[in-house]
Amino acid sequence: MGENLARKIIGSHLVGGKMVPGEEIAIRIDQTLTQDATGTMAYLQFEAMGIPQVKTQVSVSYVDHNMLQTGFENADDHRFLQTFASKYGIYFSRPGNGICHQVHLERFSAPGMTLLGSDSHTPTSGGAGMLAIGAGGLDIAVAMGGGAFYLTMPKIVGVHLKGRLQPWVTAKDIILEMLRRLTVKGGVGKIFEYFGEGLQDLEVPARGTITNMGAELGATTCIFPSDANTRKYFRAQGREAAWQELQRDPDSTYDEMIELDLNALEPLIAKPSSPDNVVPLSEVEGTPVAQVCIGSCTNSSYMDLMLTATVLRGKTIAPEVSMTLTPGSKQVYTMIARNGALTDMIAAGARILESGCGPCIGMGQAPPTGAVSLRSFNRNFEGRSGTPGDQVYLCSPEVCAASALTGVITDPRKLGAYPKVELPEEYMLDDNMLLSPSKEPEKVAILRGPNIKPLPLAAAQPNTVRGEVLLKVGDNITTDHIMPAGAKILPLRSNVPAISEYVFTRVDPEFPKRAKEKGGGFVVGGENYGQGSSREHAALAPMYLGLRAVICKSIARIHYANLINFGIVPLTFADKADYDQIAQGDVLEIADIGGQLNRGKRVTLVNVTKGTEIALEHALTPRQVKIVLAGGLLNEIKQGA
Ligand code: MIC
Ligand code: SF4
Repeated sequence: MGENLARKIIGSHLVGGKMVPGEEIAIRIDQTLTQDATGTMAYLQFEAMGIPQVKTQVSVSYVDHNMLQTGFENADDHRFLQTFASKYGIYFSRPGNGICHQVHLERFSAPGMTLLGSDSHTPTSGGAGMLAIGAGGLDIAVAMGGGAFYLTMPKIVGVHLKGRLQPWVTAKDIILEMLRRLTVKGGVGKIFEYFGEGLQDLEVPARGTITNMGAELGATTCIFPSDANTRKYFRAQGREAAWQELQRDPDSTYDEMIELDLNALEPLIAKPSSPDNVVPLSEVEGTPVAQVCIGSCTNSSYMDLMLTATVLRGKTIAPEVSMTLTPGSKQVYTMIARNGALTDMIAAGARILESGCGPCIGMGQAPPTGAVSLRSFNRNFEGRSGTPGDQVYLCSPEVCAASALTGVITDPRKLGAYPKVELPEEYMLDDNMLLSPSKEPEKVAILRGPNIKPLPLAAAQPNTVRGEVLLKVGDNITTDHIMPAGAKILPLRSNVPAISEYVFTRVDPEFPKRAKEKGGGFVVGGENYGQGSSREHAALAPMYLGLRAVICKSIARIHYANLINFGIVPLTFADKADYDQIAQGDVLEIADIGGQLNRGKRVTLVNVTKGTEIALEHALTPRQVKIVLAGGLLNEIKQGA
């Protein structure tokens, strides 16, 4: 029997394990990407491995998150990243060149290849037929050194797109519909592979919007076939040589199937404060809006911005609305500048930001208190915008643009005929902000400013792990709760001692102090703990504060891997009801943790305070058991060396 596309690519890169859903496999990685907020750590880790040059076909270091230079920290990091890339054989995408996922799709994506990125939205390049997966920085460092990437073989879900999208209904609505149906944990352990007649209307950038937000589903990744539309995109990017046709075999099957009737789809919107809080736009139409932001790695393509310009042309945004625009890349920026679309948007009153993550990660543009902010982005977790108790809604650029004009949430279908934007025949090509690595690496000196602190390592697990429950939290805790970002905290990403002062402070400002006073301990959580971003600081900084294990109902994929990489044992309740048997402040003990982890899947926990025993489970492979017992992957690599 034939294979589906995802299995074909996994199969051609398989270096360990069997392609049975739920089993651990290892795959070869062709390309890596990092961004600055996760990159400095990834490169410090790579450096610690002592490998002179990266072994991947292509590795790219982007600067797009920490662009607000309010102090020396970010500028220091940029210089470190630039010199590091030059020395170790990595392309460097300079600040201003654009958001990593947008630029990677434009300039490096390649059908059939594997890409591992230290950012959860790495699946964007799946829009061009790549198997693109987000992971923690340490996994990227290992891949750059030529090591395999270990993951649980996902189930492959076929998403059949039937019919055609109606005017003003977009790729964003497709992914919002997926989130409405499946929720933020519906994609865990799955790859979504899109197929069907609906594909013909979806150009590669629109496909990128859909695969990008696969991260919000918790999916391992998402992928589209490489077809005539993909070829058109590669030709327009001057990269037809990198294109190849890639389809599933006609007789292939999927582990699960989803059908989506595009004819029936209408504009949707995610209400605060979760990307799966999706309702038909009609439910919130007329709500007053104070801020509209178009951009982020989800919707900042040339086509998105041209559509926005067409809607705004000759008009003025509503007096109550502050509108920002962020072109996803320098390519997009220069094209809209040359053809006058930028002028139309400036004239209409939009505030134009530099190409980068910007407001998406709380780097500026925090909305006013209690007011609605409408964004074409992918995440609206509470407080992420920088305003406590924020009211962030997620929707298509079409809805954003229409609402910016009226000042209330508006159905764009009321604007009349849909000004459909075609894919350009030729994108403007100039890679002058993408620096190639040095030809004389031995002569390159790495510049490190005072913001770059050495990487802390954990101690090996003691035989008996004992400590207090430092914090007990509920379901769907995001890595934004564990390790907040934003203009104040993000610049500390290269300085673990400093950034650890902010761990869990959104949930409980006393957490870091308590963790240090108690000499570490446990965190207890509900379902889908650690969803969202790939930031390994959400494991690294708690590790620094002495966290030894997390005990949850379930744990999100990337965070789970990051916990292991930094020596924190991820455990789940055998019976979820036992969540209620532990209170914050209880003293817990796991005796002979090494023996227990090695013997089987069960781990017995003693609640010393209550005098009870609780059955826990772990899903660690023997390889992962070794890593957590050693106190993390770097320790384990050093021991093995
Ligand atoms: C995000 O969108 O939360 C980020 C910032 O891009 C993160 C990475 C990070 O925290 O550095 C992500 O999605 O992985
Ligand atoms: Fe940047 Fe936002 Fe995309 Fe993360 S989700 S990579 S912060 S634009």
